Amino acid sequence: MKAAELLVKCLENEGVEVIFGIPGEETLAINDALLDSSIQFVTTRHEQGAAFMADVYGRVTWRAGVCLSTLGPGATNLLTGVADANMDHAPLVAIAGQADTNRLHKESHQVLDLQHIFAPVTKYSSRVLTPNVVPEVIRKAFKLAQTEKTGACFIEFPENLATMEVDSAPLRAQQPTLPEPAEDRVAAAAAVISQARHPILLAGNGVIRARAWRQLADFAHRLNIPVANTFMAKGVVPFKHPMALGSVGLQAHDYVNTGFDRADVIVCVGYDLVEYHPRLWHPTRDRKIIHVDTAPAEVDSCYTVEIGVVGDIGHSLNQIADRAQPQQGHPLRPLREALIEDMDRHQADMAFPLKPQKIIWDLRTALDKEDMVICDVGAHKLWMARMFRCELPNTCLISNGFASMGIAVPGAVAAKLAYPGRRVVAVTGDAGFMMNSQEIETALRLHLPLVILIWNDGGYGLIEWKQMAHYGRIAHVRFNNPDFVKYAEAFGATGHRVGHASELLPILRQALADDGVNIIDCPVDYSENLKLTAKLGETIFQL
Ligand SMILES: Cc1ncc(C[n+]2csc(CCOP(=O)(O)OP(=O)(O)O)c2C)c(N)n1
Repeated sequence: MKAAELLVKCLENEGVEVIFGIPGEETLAINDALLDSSIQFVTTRHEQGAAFMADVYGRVTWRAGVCLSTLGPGATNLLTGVADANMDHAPLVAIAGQADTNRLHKESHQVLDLQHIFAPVTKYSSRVLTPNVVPEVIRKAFKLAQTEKTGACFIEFPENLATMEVDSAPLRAQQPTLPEPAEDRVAAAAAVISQARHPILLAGNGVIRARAWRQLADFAHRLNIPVANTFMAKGVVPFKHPMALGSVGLQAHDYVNTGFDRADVIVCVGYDLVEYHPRLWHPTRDRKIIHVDTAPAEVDSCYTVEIGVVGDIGHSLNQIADRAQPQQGHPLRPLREALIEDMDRHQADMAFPLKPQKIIWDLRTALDKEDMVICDVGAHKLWMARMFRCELPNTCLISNGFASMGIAVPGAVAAKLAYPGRRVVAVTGDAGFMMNSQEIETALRLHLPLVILIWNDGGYGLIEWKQMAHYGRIAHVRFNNPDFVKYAEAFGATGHRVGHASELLPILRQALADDGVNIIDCPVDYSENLKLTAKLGETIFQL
């Protein structure tokens, strides 16, 4: 067998069902071997699209998403999506072709040292130097990508090795189980929680990765502790749950932040610092932090841990809940009620261009609770994070570690491929849309029905928001858009333009019922941004 065939066998052995990528000269043998494999190869229109697809596929399937590119420029195009996956702890394995090993030591056409380029944005970056190591390299990449904290791994595969004969076989695919939390840590955490006057829970994306959302909701319910979630943990507690406080990570003094001000004990569960910097919710550095996670806490001057409970998150929560005394009352209920009032206020608002709150209201109304939204990065993300109610995890995916624009359209392709039975919407700004809109063709070719909802403000809205808040004038953020309806039609998709606030909901319903790709151009009124800033605090800290 050739090494490229062995590589494909190893990928099959890891349970890989789909690879996203673009074939290249240096991956000829791999792409040819894939023809005889059960693995589906999804040809994308940009390697960045392929990497974002693998990133989101990993988030929603809990298995490493896989992407493939050629050497040099193909591989550097993968980089942003790989970095996004790694910083957001999405399991991903990226494979790139490489030149013949006989020309790697010198200046040579398209040759870059990919192993070193990818090292800072992965957990493991490796170059295959002999065909015999293929099973070990693949097993190690998948093991690390899929073991907490999950993330990205990279493999560089020189073309001359790919065609060498090899006599080897895949290694058994197995994942380590997480340890049980230490009993004394559980007891100490339970004691601190029992003695707390106003404890609050901060749930992060690690709860989703650990599939521990039921245990989290049960913990909050049994101990009567309110829960705020990061953007990347939307849905970990159903919003209808009376203890749910909504998403944090928006502005200096948003409602939930006020809740943090009052808390004396903050129980952080599956929370990573990249999701929401602790200086934003713990500037006073004087509260007791209980850290419940799969790994010890990152060091930060605003995140000094009182008690760390490290191990399987679901088990840790159950064991603490068994020992702790429940709280009385729900002092933060008015905060929840104020948030709900805010969410409900604009449901019948007929202003045009549409207010962000109205767009979100109509989107939530049109979607079922299992349907999935992949959100891009920009002002729309901050509104979606704050106002879009989720009842289930992974139903509103937000990249908030690396926070890269351009994830929504390719991400939606991957989500639909993983969950054909659920409706999928990409929510994106006009700028983020244009960064990876070429993947509309991929969705159409794969017959994946999608809705792309563009919040059209003719500019880099979030940056304009910050510029206005800081300097009172805008700089270099305005641009012209193509006619998005004609743009959609040029691909063979369906385009819609919202011309009145009353049109959005019927257009959304029509688009969601269609079996093609539907692109909705929805004008948005971002003057609401500064009103929100005035209300919730002057600085937007996180993009
Ligand atoms: C790849 C990338 N480039 C730049 C940024 C910085 N950035 C964050 S939001 C934003 C503007 C986004 O504009 P748009 O997609 O139209 O969304 P809007 O803010 O208007 O809702 C920029 C430039 C980023 N996060 N990612």
